[in-house]
Amino acid sequence: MRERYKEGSARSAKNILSVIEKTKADNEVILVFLHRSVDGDCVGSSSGVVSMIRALGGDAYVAIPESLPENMSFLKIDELFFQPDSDSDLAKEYRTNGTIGGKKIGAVVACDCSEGSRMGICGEIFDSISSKIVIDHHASVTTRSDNLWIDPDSSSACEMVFYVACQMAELTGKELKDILHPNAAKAVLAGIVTDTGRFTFKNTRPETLETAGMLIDLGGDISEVCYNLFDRKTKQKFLLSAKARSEVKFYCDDKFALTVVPYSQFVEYGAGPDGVDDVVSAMRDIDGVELAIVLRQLESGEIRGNIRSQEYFDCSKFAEGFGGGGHVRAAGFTVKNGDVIEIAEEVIKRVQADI
Ligand SMILES: [Mn+2]
Repeated sequence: MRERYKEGSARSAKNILSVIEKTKADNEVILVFLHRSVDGDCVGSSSGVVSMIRALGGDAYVAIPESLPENMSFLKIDELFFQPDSDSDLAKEYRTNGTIGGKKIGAVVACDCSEGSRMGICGEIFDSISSKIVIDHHASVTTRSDNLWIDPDSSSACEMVFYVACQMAELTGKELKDILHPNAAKAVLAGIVTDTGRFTFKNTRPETLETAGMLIDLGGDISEVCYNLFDRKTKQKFLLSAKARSEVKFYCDDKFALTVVPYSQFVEYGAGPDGVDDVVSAMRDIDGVELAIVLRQLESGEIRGNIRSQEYFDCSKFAEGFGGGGHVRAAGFTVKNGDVIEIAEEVIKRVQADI
């Protein structure tokens, strides 16, 4: 294992093992949280952690604020999830008694995020439990806890979770394959593939590829993951994506590319909210473009902005100006109830001042 991972992953593994023991003794459940607008990395890392906790005899669920996107159904991890506002028996029980499977929540873990404010409707539950463990690769952290492992140089939260699994194997004397089962390995691989753009982004390091290789050995099928998360699409999504691309406008001497997708277009094309997911990085890859932004209006009236840059523009800082966050080359924000055209105008104004 690379030196820089050793301390953080060993500490996280010890912390998780100790909350497994504590919650087992007190007949409690552990909840693992991810960020809203779920993506492959937060889903892969949180479901990986839940799967490990269960493999070690603990009880855990991923607390998810929205339904799992359809393109992740191939991961076959539905039974790991607890969605507090859904129709499931667990959700009804939680809304009635505050328990999950007859157990109180004893500890919480956050993966690929660190703050309740990023967790949608689940944030309130996260904030209400004082025993918190965090595994994240986003630099901006305000949560206070001794149990944080934040590594902004790591490709993905999933890469970090893999090292936690290795440390757990060492600490418990078990084999890695008995802690990270094939489905969990596939989910963790899906997160690394997502956050590295299939190993093409600058965050891809030699150890990222080593980790991916070991996850394939553990049963993660890389072509299945890439096909489902990147290549497979519905006809509706294909056509909406083409529409959004054809509507791109260029500003700032063609360094800034912007496209706006009003909710009416999602309806017209019959595509879901993920219908333009592939557009923003395609725009960023146009010769001469430094910054690409896709603004989409959701059914709820919220406006979501996805931001990508090529070399120097700080996407994370820009997203923070709209209440969002992320990484230097990839970030996002969500504005509640705005007019999509007015927000686009504000975005253009701020980019012109900044780029
Ligand atoms: Mn991530």
